[in-house]
Amino acid sequence: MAQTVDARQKVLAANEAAAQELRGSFAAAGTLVVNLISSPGSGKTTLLEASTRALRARYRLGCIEGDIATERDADRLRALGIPAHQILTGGACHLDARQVRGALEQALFPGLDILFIENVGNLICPTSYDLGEDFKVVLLSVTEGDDKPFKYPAIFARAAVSVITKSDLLPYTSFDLEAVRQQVATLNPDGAFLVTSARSGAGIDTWCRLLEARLAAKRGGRA
Ligand SMILES: Nc1nc2c(ncn2[C@@H]2O[C@H](COP(=O)(O)OP(=O)(O)O)[C@@H](O)[C@H]2O)c(=O)[nH]1
Ligand SMILES: [Mg+2]
Repeated sequence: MAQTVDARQKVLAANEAAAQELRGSFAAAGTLVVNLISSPGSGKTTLLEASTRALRARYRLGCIEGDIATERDADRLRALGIPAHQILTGGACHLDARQVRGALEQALFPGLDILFIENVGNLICPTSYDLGEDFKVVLLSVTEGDDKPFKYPAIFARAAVSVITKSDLLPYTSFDLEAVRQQVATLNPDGAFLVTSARSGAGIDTWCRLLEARLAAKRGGRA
């Protein structure tokens, strides 16, 4: 058991070193980096599609996609005219910083304003791996149940932004939005809490304004 803990600490320490290198190069480039985490099917790629449509005329966007198999998500973003690179983890349940560094070496992402990283779908493993991002975003769709923040507290505590997705489906579920808001506020009093629907467009403006404000803040108000 002690050996297992030791090995995990070594892996995380190596990851942290690579993440800090990435953070330095993203800072030098003035690129805002957003690490999106959720269960499979919560709507990460769909939110990125909506964000791309809203922001692509004014900002240089790019995307790194993490999945166990297939290029489907990268293809969805490429279809909207932005560069996207798919990392296939071949079974691993999260992305790590060295994979992101490898993707940046291969992919052509010149002078991006915003780099989105869509992590492998689950609420557990990606939580511990720093990818050099500015902040993590956790998504929770209204069809997943309103008990999830307290069941997966680490990611809701760590993500700077919690995004409720598929709000257009609220009338058809028993999802208690206020209960979720309370759980997230308890776990993460300083975090932002957004309610969105990529289907109806609700909350997408607020999400895009948040990204723009964080980019401007990163660039010291010069963006
Ligand atoms: N009704 C509704 N469906 C959505 C919304 N966003 C995504 N979906 C659907 O949810 C499914 C999974 O979405 P996807 O973006 O691929 O999820 P991901 O696995 O987290 O990337 C797809 O069938 C989407 O069309 C939404 O705002 N409303
Ligand atoms: Mg996806």
